[in-house]
Amino acid sequence: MSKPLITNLYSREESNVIAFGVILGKKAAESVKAVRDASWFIETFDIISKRNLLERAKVYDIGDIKPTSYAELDNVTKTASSILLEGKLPLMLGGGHLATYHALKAMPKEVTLVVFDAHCDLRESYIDEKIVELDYIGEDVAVDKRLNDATWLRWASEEGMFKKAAVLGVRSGDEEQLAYAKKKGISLITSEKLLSQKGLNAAIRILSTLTRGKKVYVSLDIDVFDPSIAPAVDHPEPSGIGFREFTKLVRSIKGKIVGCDVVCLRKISYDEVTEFLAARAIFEILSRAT
Ligand SMILES: [Mn+2]
Repeated sequence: MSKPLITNLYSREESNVIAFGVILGKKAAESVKAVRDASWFIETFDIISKRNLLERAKVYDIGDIKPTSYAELDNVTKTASSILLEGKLPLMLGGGHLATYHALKAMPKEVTLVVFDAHCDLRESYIDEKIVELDYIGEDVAVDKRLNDATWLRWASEEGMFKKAAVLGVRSGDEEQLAYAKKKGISLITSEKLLSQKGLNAAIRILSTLTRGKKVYVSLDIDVFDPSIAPAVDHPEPSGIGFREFTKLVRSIKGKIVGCDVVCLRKISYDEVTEFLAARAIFEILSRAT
């Protein structure tokens, strides 16, 4: 690890947030590094709300987990569990969204899941060439058709890994996934809705109610943002939300955030807009979580 996430001023003992990367996918190492590097160049003071977003967040970065087999993804669960045991907040940097499934395994079963994502990720099984690249572990490891980036939320649901869930900013899915979400009571709130003031206000109310008094896990897939402001993602989808909608939604989360992640950034060499956005989004989540 070259630079840790955010100027690391705290020891593990002093910290209340422990960050770690999960190197899952062909470009994951450079993508996670890009977010860490960008985090050094962003003002932590928010001039709009006139407060330091990292006022209470004491971050310690333990570096990366580099699984070389599917079995080793268990290290994600173990790492998140040990951070929780220390009474601290795990903050995971991905890598593919499959890592979230493994982090979620460490969370209390009654957790409420808040996912920002352009995609439903509720398929029962699915694989395409991109997922093969994104969930790439090694030459000799075939990518799992059942449990991967496109299906992780389905299996987290099937395995009872959360009590309630909302996916915000969604704009890609099919009838089968919509029916599944309805059956399971998973709220899908489209980006179309969030882009109108009325729809955003309604979503803020839904999110506040859903999370009040609850333990909350927040997962941010960077592709929730419009590709014009976040081009370096695995699967760009048109008509995404802006940063303004995101901050309003994060700030409306009630309850206690017990875990969080920022995933699915895929570094492109000529662009650094996306990693700056991702780092700033992490500051927003931490300001709400600590
Ligand atoms: Mn996605």
